[in-house]
Amino acid sequence: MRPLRPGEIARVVRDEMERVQVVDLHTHLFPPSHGDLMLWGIDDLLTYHYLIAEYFQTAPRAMAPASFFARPKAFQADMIWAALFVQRSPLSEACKGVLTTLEKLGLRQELRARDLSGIRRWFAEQDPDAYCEKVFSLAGVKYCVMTNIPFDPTEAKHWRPAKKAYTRRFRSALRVDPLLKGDWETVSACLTAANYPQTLEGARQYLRDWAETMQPEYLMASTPHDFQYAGKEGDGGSCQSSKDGKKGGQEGIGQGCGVTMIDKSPKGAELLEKVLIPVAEELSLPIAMKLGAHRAVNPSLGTAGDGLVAADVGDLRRLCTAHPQVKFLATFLARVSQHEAAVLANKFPNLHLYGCWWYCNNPSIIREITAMRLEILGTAFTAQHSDARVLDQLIYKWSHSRRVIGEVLAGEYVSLAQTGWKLTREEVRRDVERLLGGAYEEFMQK
Ligand code: RAT
Ligand code: ZN
Repeated sequence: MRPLRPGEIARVVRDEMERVQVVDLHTHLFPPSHGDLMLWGIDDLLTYHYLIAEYFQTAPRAMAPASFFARPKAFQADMIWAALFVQRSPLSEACKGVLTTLEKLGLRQELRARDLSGIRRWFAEQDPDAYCEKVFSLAGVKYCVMTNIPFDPTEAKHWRPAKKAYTRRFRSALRVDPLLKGDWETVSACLTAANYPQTLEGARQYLRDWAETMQPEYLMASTPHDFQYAGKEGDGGSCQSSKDGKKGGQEGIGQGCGVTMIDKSPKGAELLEKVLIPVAEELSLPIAMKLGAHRAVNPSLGTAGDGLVAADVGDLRRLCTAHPQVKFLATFLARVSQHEAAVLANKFPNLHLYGCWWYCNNPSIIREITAMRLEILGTAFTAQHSDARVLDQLIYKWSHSRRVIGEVLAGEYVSLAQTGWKLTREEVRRDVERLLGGAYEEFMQK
């Protein structure tokens, strides 16, 4: 328990950042038991939607997205490799990620020779189960939380009738975007197919039953770009009215100053209020909100065509106020939302911020967001999640984030040391563990 000398701080923080086993609280990964849903290997790495978007910035006009997507994955990967790694320097974070991953897997020679065939040969020799374990241990990830979508039949079949077994490296999250989108067509089609009544109670029972099957850590959804939630303001319960003067819909929305809907996304807000929140409360499951995606800004690019919008942080404030008994995990996509979100988390014990999501998952932005969060929240937040879609991405996403977050933390400790505050390695370890999983687990348990 010897106090660290100021000159030792940076090295100790680096060491502790390297050794900590992180909790990756949001990914799109699947275990090997889920067959084709598990993405891994060089062709999946190269066809990551971040790289597809980058490829189309400069692709020849003749390569229309529809004909690109119609070609086999290996062809798409060849195009991206040639354009972004051979004809140009791989400077973007998504490109650098491929390099870090290959380097850490020991493919230095193939990288130096830019030998895509050699890289493919190496991956072809890997056994998915053993490789999965190797990636988790190389990345230092204790466990990851998947994104499990019952509304998607290709996924649902891995859960029912028989639930596929998977290792302790994977945990589940029950994703319900169609509810927040107000996409009753999708919801009711799933209810009908599974013999549930097409009612709000039917939707609640559907969620309860899927929660029973999936045993999720939390319920989750991303909000559509035009999502609005009126909730009830923390003013002692006065009700807002929707623009047309109507209050709520069936099942008593708006009654007793509960909530009223505003007209932009009434169905999404209604389904949140009458389906998601009651089930979350009943099952004591937190709700993870992802705010700020603008889906299909360029629909021809598929997932690569999603953009960003500055979400209204006030929606989350109203949610936290209206439902103090429900726990919310939240992450925002726009850089401009981060400051307001941090102040909000400082006010609401039922809110936990996590990660630097997607367009914020770049070293320069992680640096800025982490410093700001530490300054406002101390260690009561989760500094990062990977959002990995391809197993191997765990390696680079965590390696890059550990470095930046460590540099920021070391800087904060140096300023503590300047006041005469003494810090031990054990305390650094404790803080690092909190930032990369411990604070999340504490929030989940409280
Ligand atoms: O980061 C991503 O891969 C996005 O495409 C989204 O999946 C996002 O993370 C989400 O979960 O909605
Ligand atoms: Zn995601």
